[in-house]
Amino acid sequence: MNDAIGSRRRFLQGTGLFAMVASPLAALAAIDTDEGVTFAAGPRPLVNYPQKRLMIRVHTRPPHLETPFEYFNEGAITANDAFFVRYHLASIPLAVDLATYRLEIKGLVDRPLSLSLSDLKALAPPVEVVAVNQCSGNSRGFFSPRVFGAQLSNGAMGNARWVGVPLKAVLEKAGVGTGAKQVTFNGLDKPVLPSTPDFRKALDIDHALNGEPLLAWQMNGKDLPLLNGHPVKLIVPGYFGTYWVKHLSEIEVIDHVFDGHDAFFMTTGYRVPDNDCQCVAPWSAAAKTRPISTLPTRSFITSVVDGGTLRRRAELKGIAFDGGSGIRNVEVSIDGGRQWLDAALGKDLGRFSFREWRMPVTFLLKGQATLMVRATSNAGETQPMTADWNPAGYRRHVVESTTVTIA
Ligand SMILES: Nc1nc2c(c(=O)[nH]1)N[C@H]1C(S)=C(S)[C@@H](COP(=O)(O)O)O[C@H]1N2
Ligand SMILES: [Mo]
Repeated sequence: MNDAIGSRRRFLQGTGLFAMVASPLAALAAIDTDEGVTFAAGPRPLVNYPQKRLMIRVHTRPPHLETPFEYFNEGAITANDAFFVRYHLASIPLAVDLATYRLEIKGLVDRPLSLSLSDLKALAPPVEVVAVNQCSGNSRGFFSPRVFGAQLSNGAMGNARWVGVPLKAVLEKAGVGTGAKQVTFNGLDKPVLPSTPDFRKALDIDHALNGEPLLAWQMNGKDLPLLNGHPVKLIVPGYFGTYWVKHLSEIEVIDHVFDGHDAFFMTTGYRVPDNDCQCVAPWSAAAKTRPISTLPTRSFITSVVDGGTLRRRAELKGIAFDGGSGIRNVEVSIDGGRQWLDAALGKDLGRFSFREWRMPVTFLLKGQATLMVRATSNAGETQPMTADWNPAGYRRHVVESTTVTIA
């Protein structure tokens, strides 16, 4: 309950006017998680779901849960019970019977397969990768001008150690036919109405065979939590979470670019402007779009949240990540971006993982200070100081500012 109490305090500090009005609003504030996007989108209560600790409720049907930002300060790995949850279709599996569960591999293959979970586990030696799953719309609530869609704060991401077999091994066992162009993925969740497209995703055949995507059954040493895709989830290191199909049940090799009614989440949703910045001028639409792909470089302070308080001597701590080259350096500013100093990087858990950073700081003055953090990837990509825009509110990656009080 500490979170709720802390939030209430921040809420009251942030809105002096409201602090004076009577208790009903204060009672509402007590369950408001105050993640910075609450006023425009309404309150976002903390809720309990199976196998999860208190999470921020974004939607209920289907469950859409965001990780309270404080949890990211626990380390570079996001705990299973703190990992965000996103679904698109209202009919989600509430349990999966492993006696009847099968993963079908079909389409343009020499030998269609129907694998039980134990067949899959025995198909090839298991491999492990630590990788960030980030929703395309993470941080959408901070877009300005605002855009439609879930008004997410920064908690629609997480980093875990995944164990599974390479997709490549499974496809090679089935034997990919000549002329293969894409591979599609479908899970056990279903639309309620026939007019609603199914949630299906596609990867180009070269990507599917490059050895990086995994069919994982384990997350941080345990079976996948139901809400995160039990029993098998597609892991696409470096790519946005939209490709990480949960409750994976069908893999189909096709000889064309995936299209049709059930390709909605490739052909209409999850697309970005087809240009270098993947952005357009605010309010405008892109002439041409393409499917969203890899994660841009991002970084966050985790040891203090916006509106928090620090002592004059403090250690700042946080995380940085990119789409798979790894983090080269992290710079921190405590004076609103005038001066920058290099932070010390934590243990390297692999190029797809969160990388922890730390930096001891001393503030000369009490009062307000603006903290910023800026990461550069090994590919030379540095976070920009001003945010770009796209109509769907995807890929936010601007340098974030955290305003704190030095006491
Ligand atoms: N079966 C299925 N898989 C899915 C989705 C879905 O709606 N159904 N949503 C995708 C999206 S957009 C995201 S961001 C991630 C979220 O993964 P998580 O819920 O395990 O955090 O799941 C992806 N996989
Ligand atoms: Mo997503």
